[in-house]
Amino acid sequence: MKIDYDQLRKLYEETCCSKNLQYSYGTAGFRTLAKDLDTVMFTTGILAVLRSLKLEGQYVGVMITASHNPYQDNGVKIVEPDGSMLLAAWEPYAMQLANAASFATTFDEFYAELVKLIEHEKIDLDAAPHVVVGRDSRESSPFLLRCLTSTMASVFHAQVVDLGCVTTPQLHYVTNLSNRRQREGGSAQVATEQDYYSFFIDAFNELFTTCQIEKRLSVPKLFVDTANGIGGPQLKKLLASKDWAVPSDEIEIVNDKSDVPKLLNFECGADYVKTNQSLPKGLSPSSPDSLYCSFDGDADRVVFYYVDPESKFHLLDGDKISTLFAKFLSQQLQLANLTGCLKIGVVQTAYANGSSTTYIEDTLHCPVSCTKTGVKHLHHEAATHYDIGIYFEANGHGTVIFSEKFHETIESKLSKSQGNLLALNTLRCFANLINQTVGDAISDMLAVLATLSILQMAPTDWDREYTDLPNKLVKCIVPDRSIFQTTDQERKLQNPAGLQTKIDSVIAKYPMGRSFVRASGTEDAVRVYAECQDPTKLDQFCNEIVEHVKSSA
Ligand code: G16
Repeated sequence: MKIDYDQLRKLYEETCCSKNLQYSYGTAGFRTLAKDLDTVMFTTGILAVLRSLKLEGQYVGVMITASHNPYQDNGVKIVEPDGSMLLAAWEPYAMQLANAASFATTFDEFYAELVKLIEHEKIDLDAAPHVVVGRDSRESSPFLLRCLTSTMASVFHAQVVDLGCVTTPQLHYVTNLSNRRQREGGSAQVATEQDYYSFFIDAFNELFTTCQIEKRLSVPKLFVDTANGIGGPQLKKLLASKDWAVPSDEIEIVNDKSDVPKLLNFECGADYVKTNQSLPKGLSPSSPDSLYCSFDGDADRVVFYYVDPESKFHLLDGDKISTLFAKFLSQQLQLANLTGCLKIGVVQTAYANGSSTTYIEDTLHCPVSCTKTGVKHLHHEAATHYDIGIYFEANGHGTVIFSEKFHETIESKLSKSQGNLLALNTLRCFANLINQTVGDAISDMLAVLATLSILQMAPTDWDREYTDLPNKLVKCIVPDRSIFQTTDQERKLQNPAGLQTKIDSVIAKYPMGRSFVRASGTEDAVRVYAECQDPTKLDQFCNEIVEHVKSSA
């Protein structure tokens, strides 16, 4: 097939209005003000088609979202056929194409770049590409979707499946399932959002049935803050399903105004709660035994919290979720007598609280790895190093990945009725309940609720496993964040020259002090993290680092 040059040119000229902007594929794809994204949507649509063509026409996913960012922003990311993030080697292509369109003075300059990429990757344009697209609830998304998909069918003859408004993890799940179905050949039908609800409800019910416990929460009530994002309507659909068996008064959704654009992530949601370490708007302490959780705007992160009888707020963040899962899954491995055979480990980033790392290593005796920020880095480490790879960023992004060896071992023992069948079945059911394609607020929430019920743990028991070091995360606005370059999994700065030495001398003054500085990949800011033993010194510690950052910027 030859590219229809005239049609592509026409669409390019109609669509690519934003010019001379430098685009970068950051921590989670392209992300900036929605008004600047038409050009990048156009080129990302083309790149998704090329990725599908490169992979023999498998479904490639594209999600339009800016997740935790404010309502004025938007973004886009590409998802591989197995539901993981775009292959790192293709991120530079995404940027080359976007910047070629942005800086080209004529269409032919852009076209030459496109042809170069097609030739370089030896892409066969005669295959039939398949793309699944989804978007979160942002007001700008329908327009950006048109920019994204404009060339797909008319220029590249792609089959495009539009899921409409979905959470980011739903898009990942549907992309993965659609390809599995195609491979298995049984049904050519593309997967849907409904498959997602059925699958995770069944997994939740099966885990409770296996463990012979009542389908009730272990807390009197769970309040879910859905950040006025797409998680609200989607969670409501799950809870309304006829197979959902937990009594309806046990879960209450708040901040569910996804139809009011400006409320998205405003004083609510996972990022707000984690950063401010306080209740979001719309929630006040009700009963001391209640558990609360917050999603972010596209429901790929979740953090939990509770308020004690003295009205003190307690955060149960991504570190606490990974340690809860590590404790539970290690116990089950031991009961199943599989500790020597299957390797369990936890993957964290520099943001993990120092106490969580010590607890995992010294109390749970699990290995811990540290990677750069970004789900793609943690996911890769968890998938390649462990049979049960638990990864969570402190901000609530994460999941658990189970290896082929894990599944084969469990199935083989079960088929021979060998060993502790309850533990083996519990492990099997838990692996189903987790969305292994990506961190998923809904699936992680269900897995936490199930774990607490099985272990009969109250939020306070969960929290008591270890005590966080006092910590603080601040955003620092600087003229050019790109000068902040890091090394050692972002724990040290290489540039600006001399700044790390100054940071080290501040850290040395604070017992159990740890701090690092890195440029955000999703916002125009530099993030400063600090933790130390003495809560009364924390602000001073953090401020000193911030001052050095500002004077070096
Ligand atoms: C994205 C990434 C996360 C990352 C977060 C913040 O989350 O998927 O892995 O932790 O951005 O990244 P940064 O500090 O580079 O801004 P989300 O929820 O915004 O998609």
